Amino acid sequence: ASVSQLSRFCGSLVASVVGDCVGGEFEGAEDVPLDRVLQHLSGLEDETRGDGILQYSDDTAMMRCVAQSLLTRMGFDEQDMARRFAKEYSLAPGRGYGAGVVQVLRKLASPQLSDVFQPARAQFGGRGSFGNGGAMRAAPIALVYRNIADVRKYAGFGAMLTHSCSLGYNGAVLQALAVHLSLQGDLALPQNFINKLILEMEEVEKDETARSDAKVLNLAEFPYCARLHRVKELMEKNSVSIEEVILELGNGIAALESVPTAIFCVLHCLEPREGLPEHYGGLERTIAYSLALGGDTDTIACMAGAIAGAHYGISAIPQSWLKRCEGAEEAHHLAERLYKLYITQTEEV
Ligand code: R7I
Ligand code: MG
Ligand code: MG
Repeated sequence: ASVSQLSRFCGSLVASVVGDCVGGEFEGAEDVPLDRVLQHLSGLEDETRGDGILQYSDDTAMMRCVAQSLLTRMGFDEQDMARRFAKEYSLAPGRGYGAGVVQVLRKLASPQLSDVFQPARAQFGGRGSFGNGGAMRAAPIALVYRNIADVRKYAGFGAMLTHSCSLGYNGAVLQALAVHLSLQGDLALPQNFINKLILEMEEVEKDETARSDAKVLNLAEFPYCARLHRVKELMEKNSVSIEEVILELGNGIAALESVPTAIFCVLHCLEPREGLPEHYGGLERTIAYSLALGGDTDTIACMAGAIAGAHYGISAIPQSWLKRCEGAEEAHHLAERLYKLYITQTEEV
């Protein structure tokens, strides 16, 4: 079935919010039995229960800032985006931000600050954060820039406002590239999708800084490419256990331990999987599977949601889920506006 471009845009942002909202329940849990996940999700469909709205966390709060900044400035403006992050944090500091990033957000609020990238560079003894906070909010970048080189560039800059370690901002680049390819319909050929991501990330990780960060942090050379190769290997296996996915790809708060994982969740759930309800479509499977990995569930589901939503489109998201998630409707509007901006742009922008 062909999914319209507008539907893909809306699906991406809305599923990202849904992933964040429904994933909050299990964030930080080590063992999340699939039963509990399915119970949590079927609870959303039960209107009589009415245990209220699931609130979004920092993931969505910052994603909204990125989208609103891109819309207002009609493209990337670091000053404006930084100001929005700082303001959002000061208005709602209790959304579950990472322990380190709050220092950056406080510094970004200072009107005297001239270099908005400076506070991020001071993190973690001067190397910068490798957390997934840049990646979790990267989707809107892919909804503005048509050109893959621009997606790469601005996803990196957008993340550097809080994450100056290459592992942090390259995670955002990978996430934005995955959303970009998914919007183009590339998930129809999963092998091509993963091969394209590897080729792109080989270019990205060639960079001097990326190489030296990998060395200093005792990681493999081309760390994202290495993980993406593991994703490929897991895709080729007939059966993959949750334990294996966690062991090979991770489920943690570091971008390297969560962005390739989110990509795997999407690829793995393109087909029906044992243990997941037969009436589930691919998007529901992706969200459920992301939660079942445990660890940084809100963020992995948010990133997997953004990629999967761009593939399946808005109609794949159950209404009953949408209605229970704070900010889902707002994300729909933002996506419609981003789509308008996207289609008015010429190839050079
Ligand atoms: O990356 P960040 O915005 O956090 C995002 C996560 C998501 O799961 C959200 O849902 C929310 O729960 O938080 O925030 P940072 O504080 O930059 O990074 C997150 C954590 O990663 C830090 O608090 C550290 O524990 C760890 N971390 C590091 N630890 C040691 N050395 C990140 N970078 C480093 C590092 O360089
Ligand atoms: Mg969060
Ligand atoms: Mg999280």
